Amino acid sequence: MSFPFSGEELTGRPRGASQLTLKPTTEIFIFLTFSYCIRVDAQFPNFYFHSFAMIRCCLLLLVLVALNARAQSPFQAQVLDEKVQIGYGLAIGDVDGDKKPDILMADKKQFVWYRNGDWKRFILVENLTTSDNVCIAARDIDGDGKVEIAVGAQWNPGETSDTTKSGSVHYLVRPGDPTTPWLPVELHHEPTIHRMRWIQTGPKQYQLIVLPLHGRGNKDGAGRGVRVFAYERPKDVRQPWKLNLVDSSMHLTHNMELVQEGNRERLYIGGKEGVKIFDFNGKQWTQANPGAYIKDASFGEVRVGKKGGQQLLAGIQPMHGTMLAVYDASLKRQVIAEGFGQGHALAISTLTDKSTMQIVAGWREPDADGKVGIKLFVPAKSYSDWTTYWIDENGMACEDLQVADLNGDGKNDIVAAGRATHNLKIYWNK
Ligand SMILES: [Ca+2]
Ligand SMILES: [Ca+2]
Ligand SMILES: [Ca+2]
Repeated sequence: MSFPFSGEELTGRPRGASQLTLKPTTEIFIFLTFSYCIRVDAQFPNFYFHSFAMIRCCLLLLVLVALNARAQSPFQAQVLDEKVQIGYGLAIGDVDGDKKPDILMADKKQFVWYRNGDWKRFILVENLTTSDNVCIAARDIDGDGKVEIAVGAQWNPGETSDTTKSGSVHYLVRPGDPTTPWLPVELHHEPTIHRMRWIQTGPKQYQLIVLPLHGRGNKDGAGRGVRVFAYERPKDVRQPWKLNLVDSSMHLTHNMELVQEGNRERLYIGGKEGVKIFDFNGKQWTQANPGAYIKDASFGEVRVGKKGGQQLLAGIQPMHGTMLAVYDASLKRQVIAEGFGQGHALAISTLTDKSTMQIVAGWREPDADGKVGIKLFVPAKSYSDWTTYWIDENGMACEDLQVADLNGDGKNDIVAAGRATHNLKIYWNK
């Protein structure tokens, strides 16, 4: 394994910089080395012996410094914003068309983007509804190299019936200068809109998947199923958008994943019933499996990775849960971490080892040790054993995270937004 860490879990500094302190064993070793050096010096004041002992000690220290350098995390945190109110949702995409991916964020009252390079913050739209914003989708769906943006707001999960008080979906019309405010166009919405993504449904074809958290009139995650719609953008975005019903059988549908297959993507939805998979056949959405694809646990977050013929599905279980579970292609479940305080962010990607897929997970409430943060889970080649590393130890009450190569160096970086910590950080993969 080419992972540049030592074998044990590493210690990060409280503000989340991924620089690491010396391990206690290393500190004790250095102390003993110096003690030995002083003792030798006292017993053998002979100059040549003294010099010989000093050279040996210096060499020993060099080895220790080298070993400690090996233990440096390859991730270096950069704080982009320390005034984030909640940081509900993140998206990555090129907003201004300079071919560099920018960061988009749904914050409490504003939808904003941070320009790659100077990381200057621009407001897309603000005070869209009376309640909080909650989600944002950004993807270039017409091939001009610039993202199309949709947003969800009026976040009011306690109101599952009244559409005037709960949920909103808007498409944002791009202005001539993308650093100036964008024009919102209101679209149909269900109550409790919570997540949205542009999904590829064919060559150059995309739909906007909009995922509410609850079905209409639901209480305690029970009642009518969640109505998941896929929106087709018309030429004139102010004209009615065609709505395709994807599914109405699930509850507590907290998140979704898009999985590339040829020139289209499959939709994985995670919720109370587990994970279900949906496909668009050119005319309508159909469910791939009878029942659920995974039904042994309920999901809060779901992510799928594919590499070298292998597929890995990861989930935070249950919603706002404490567990990170991984499923292989045969759906064998393996819990690789427990004890998160409201696990809320997840990614599968190749970050530190090109030969495997690694998992990044973040949680937003203090865990058993009183810490929030982000951890990296690195598998052995067989994916049977996992080693855990801190990306951010107690400096990120993680609400959402995304993985993308933000500086084009071929290494994937991590972006995360924190609720209680009010921050937005890039963790550069060095
Ligand atoms: Ca850009
Ligand atoms: Ca575009
Ligand atoms: Ca990079």
